[in-house]
Amino acid sequence: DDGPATPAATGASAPLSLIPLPSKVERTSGPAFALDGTTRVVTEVDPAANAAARKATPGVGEDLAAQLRRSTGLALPTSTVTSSGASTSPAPEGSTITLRLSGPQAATWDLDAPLDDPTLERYTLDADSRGVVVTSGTPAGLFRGVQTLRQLLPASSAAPDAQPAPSGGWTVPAVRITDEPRFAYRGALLDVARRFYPVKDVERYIDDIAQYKIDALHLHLTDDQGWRIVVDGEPTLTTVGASTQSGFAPGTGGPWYYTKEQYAQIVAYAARRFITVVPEIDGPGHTLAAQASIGSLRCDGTRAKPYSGFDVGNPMVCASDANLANIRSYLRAVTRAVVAQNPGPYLHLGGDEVPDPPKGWYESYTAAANRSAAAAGKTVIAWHQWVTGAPLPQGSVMEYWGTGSDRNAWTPDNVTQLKSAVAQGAKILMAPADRTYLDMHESPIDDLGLEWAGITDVEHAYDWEPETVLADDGVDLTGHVYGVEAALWADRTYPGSLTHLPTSTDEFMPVDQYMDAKAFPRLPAIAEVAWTAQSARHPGDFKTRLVAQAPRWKAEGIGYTEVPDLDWG
Ligand code: TNX
Repeated sequence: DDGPATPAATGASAPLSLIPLPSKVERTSGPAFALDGTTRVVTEVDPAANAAARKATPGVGEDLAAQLRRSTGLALPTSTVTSSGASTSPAPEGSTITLRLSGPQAATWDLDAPLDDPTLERYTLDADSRGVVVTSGTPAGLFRGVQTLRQLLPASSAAPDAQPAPSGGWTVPAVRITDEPRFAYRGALLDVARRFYPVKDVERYIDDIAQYKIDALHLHLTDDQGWRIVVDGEPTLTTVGASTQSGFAPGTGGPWYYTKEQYAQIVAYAARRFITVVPEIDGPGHTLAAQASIGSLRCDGTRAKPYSGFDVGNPMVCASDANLANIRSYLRAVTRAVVAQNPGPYLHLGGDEVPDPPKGWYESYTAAANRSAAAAGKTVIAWHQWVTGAPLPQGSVMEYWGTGSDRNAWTPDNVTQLKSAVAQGAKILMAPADRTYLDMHESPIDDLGLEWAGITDVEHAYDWEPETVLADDGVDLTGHVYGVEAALWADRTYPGSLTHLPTSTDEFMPVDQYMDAKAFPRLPAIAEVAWTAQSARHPGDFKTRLVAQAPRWKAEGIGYTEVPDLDWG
């Protein structure tokens, strides 16, 4: 019955505050849907779906139900049926949340395929008084639609523990949404090298990014200050290389790395949320942890001293002609180990900040690393400086982390390199530091993190267009942008009010607090840049929707920052 409009409290009059903003939202005139003791969660699987899609779909409903049971206390039984979608059976008693996998895309779906088709995440969501139906051609699309559904429910439904029912009930407004992302690759980098994030904290971050429909978790696994992944045949990479963090010298705890079992747990946790893990092995610079572990990475064959400082721009590995065989064998071992632990299609090879490389060394290293990645069948992603080395493998993705010249003095070089990447046919992953680096200060009074790319307030993080943001520097990226990535670096995880370098590990902020304070509120801004069409994005409207997410963050226990440029009410 679509009778006369009688909006409930959450009906057609109340604004929806969805992030990222969907492609199309139509408020319909009927009454809202209310979750109650009769509501069931049903996943419907197209009989033509392949094994991967059939296996992944029920979990989308089970996880939604499990989360809502914890907060609402409702029974929310789940079931899975195989159905072509043209069901004519009479509606059962009570209401239903239906997650319907339907259409030809389900026959070929693969979680580990490259992220380059945004239509795979297209979904529709229909809510009326009888229930909610989310439809997609892929389980990933269903999962994205479910994130929208969660945001349509009252904020307290996101809590991990029992909440009183809101006065109007657990309602979803009557609405019809059709949605799909602008970019298929929407990334978030976590710097687990400078600071180690235990598995539970990585999982927390995965939950944070999943809500905003991010689908790539870029793990910065290696740097000067630490090595975090197990490599068969090179045990010192973890016995020595994992003995440090920024500000944590050997003997202050650790070792800090993911065992194979723990790493597999992260990959599985991400996969259940349709997030691809992108492992980064940085080189030839940012490698002091490896150089402290393996003497043959240095020209004189001796190991470097383990590094727990705060600087970038330390010496690269020795890629002289005489030492290339050692570099190649290191890269082979590392690639083999990383590929074995990462089912995703990408290998991020790093390549940033190598000061004054001796002639030919950068080319030799990049050629060897490219060859290892290609032999493993992986798509190369690297920081944009990678183009100054060997020719790029076909299909490479270069990640731009420069700024525009309004923000940084090195921009001319960055822009030249970016143009060269485009000329070589690379796709560009946009992570301009002044827009997407979550470690940048968010206001003049923020003193946590860094400020080298300037102050990144919400408006600056949000109000840019990936294809034209560098237009003033003469770069038009129309048609070349692969995706957008937010980066949570961990160079400085102690409060700036500390007037000395930390002398004790207690002076650092716990990683979960650092993560919350720096990623919120700006992470959702980057997520929307990556998902929502440019023509639909308006900073004023975004800020209103962003502030409206705060009750949800509170319910979830996220310690966000009340930045001064938003009106928190
Ligand atoms: C630059 S981004 C770096 C990182 C730092 C970051 C801090 C990049 C490729 N290099 O090593 O963590 O700045 O903002």
